[in-house]
Amino acid sequence: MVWGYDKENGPANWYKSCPIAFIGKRQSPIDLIDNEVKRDSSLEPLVVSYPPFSKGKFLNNGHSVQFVPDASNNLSELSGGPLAKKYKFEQFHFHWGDKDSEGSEHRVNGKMYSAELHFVHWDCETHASFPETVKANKRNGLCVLGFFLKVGAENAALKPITDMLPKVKKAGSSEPLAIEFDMRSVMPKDLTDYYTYDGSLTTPPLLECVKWIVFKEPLEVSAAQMEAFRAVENGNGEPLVGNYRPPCPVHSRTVAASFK
Ligand code: BO1
Ligand code: ZN
Repeated sequence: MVWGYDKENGPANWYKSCPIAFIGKRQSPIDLIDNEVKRDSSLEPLVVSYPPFSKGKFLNNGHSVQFVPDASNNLSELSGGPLAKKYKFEQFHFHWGDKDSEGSEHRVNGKMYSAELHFVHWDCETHASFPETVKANKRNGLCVLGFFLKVGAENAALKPITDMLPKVKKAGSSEPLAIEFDMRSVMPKDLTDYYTYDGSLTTPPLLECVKWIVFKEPLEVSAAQMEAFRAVENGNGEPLVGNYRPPCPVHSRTVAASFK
């Protein structure tokens, strides 16, 4: 059976084709608990170089909606913070719920946000491409930036993306980027406050090769923007909602916070 988020093929059953779901000691997401994180004031702000994208495609893969820039157009890079290497941007995608009280993958002190945005990057000093990085399956091969979304004011920076959601309603559909999109404008102004820890992909194959950096401050989206996500369909033509994995055990990992 192909993995998904329904009862029969959802996170609780992923271990059947992906035993690391159960036996892994560095699985993601996790609950970020303030009393248990280690404050590390030596953690520097993240350094991003994200020129706006003019070319790329937005697609519905049945599990999420994802933006992938054209290779010729992709100069976006990430370094600094807990990273020892330079990372190249690959794609971003979202996880969300069927109601505002759920949808994020990471939690903060047990609290779920309405959605979570993931910027996926790979170590371009060590590897030649995203697939090769995944194949090598080394710790810190990938770096994913996580942003919580909560319902509030309309998010103008995300509007080019949320406006495209109706065009990728059907699983398998894709749409070229219509207007320029600036990832940097989506992020918080200062990149100082984040949690970081060693974890995994949150979907099969659940590989434990991800340096996670999750920003503390949530982004806001309007109720209408949130509803646009919930109108997207999965491969069975049903609403694609609840495409998040619940938190996993931390085991002996250290979760660091860059802030006090
Ligand atoms: S996430 O940011 O941890 N939610 C995440 C999860 C999976 C991927 C990227 C980020 N990528 C997956 C693709 C699969 C592919 C796999 C290995 O990488 O979604 O289609 O099989 O290449
Ligand atoms: Zn994700």
